[in-house]
Amino acid sequence: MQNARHFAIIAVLVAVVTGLTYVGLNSLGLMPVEASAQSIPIDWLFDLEVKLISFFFALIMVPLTYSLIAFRRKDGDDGDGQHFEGNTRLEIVWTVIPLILVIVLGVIGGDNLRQVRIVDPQAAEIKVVAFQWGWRFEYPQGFSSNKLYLPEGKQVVLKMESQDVLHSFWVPEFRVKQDIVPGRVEDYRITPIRIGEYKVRCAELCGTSHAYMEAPVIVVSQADYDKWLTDQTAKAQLEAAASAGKPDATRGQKLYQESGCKACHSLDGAKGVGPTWKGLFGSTVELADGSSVAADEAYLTESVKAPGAKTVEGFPANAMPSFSYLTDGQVADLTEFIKTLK
Ligand code: HEC
Ligand SMILES: [Cu+2]
Repeated sequence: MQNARHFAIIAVLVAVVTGLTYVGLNSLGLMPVEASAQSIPIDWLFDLEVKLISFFFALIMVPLTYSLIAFRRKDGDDGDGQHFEGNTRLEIVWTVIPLILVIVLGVIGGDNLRQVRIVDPQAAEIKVVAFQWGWRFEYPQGFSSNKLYLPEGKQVVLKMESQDVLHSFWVPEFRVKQDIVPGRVEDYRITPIRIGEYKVRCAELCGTSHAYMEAPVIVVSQADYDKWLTDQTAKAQLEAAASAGKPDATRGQKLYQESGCKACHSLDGAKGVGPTWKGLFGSTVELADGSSVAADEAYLTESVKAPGAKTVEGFPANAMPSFSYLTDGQVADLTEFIKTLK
């Protein structure tokens, strides 16, 4: 009956320590708010796992600590402990229970993934371009933005691409995280359920300014979203109409920010990964091979489309990715912008 008493005390202590551990872990407040429909099943599963973790923590620590105290060697007792030659019943129990638990958790996890991946055929598509070091969001209405606006309560599917290396799209409040592999289009489905401002950050170490690879994610009501779409579309059309055919420095400035030039080229004379653009146009550029070249339109265009052709003295060759996907019009806009940087 002595054993029964030990077991009873341990059982009670395990229950108490499980509860305390669970409450303690929860009070750390590690989880940000739930801002997507997908975060609800994910958090439910996470909570279940925290409960199990708390229980197993107690199940190991309580008997261990209890034994250290209750079964301590008495003074003067230097005899051997009792010898055991295995215990088949116990071994079956501690094999079968975890086996069942792992299978059940696997099934629950699979179902959870199914819930997170539920496809709404009505979901609107937005193209996401990740680059060193920033994000560009291209809306089907024909404009691009460096903020991701999303409507509350509607599923959207982000078609994500990388312009250079591996990146990862992560909005902690949405829970779901997706790597972006160059050369592939990754689907990311999310249904925002909470109006507010969040942040997407790159979760894949991608170079010098990885830590700054962030962009605002703004969830608004459907009405505000529609209004924003209309405004942006009108603005883009106005811009296009106003400067059809002729290069435009404002568009160039936008490209500077949205295409990633900003990460390497400063506008204020500071040396970055690449040379500053301040005073570049019309200057004479010293090249790594000892020659020099006049920074005219042809040189700037070549520098963007084929950065490997000439290397500026004092800068690493091939550090600048090729931007051959930019249209001639866009390169002209960029050049026009550089011209304004006296
Ligand atoms: C990853 C860093 C990086 C990014 C991003 C980048 N560049 Fe560069 N760029 C460089 C480096 C380094 C050089 C100098 C070495 C060379 O000439 O290849 C350079 C050189 C240039 C030059 C010649 C400058 C001079 O002083 O002669 C131009 C023009 C230029 N880049 C335009 C752009 C444009 C436009 C973009 C965005 C569409 C861009 N770069 C994005 C790194 C970058
Ligand atoms: Cu990145």
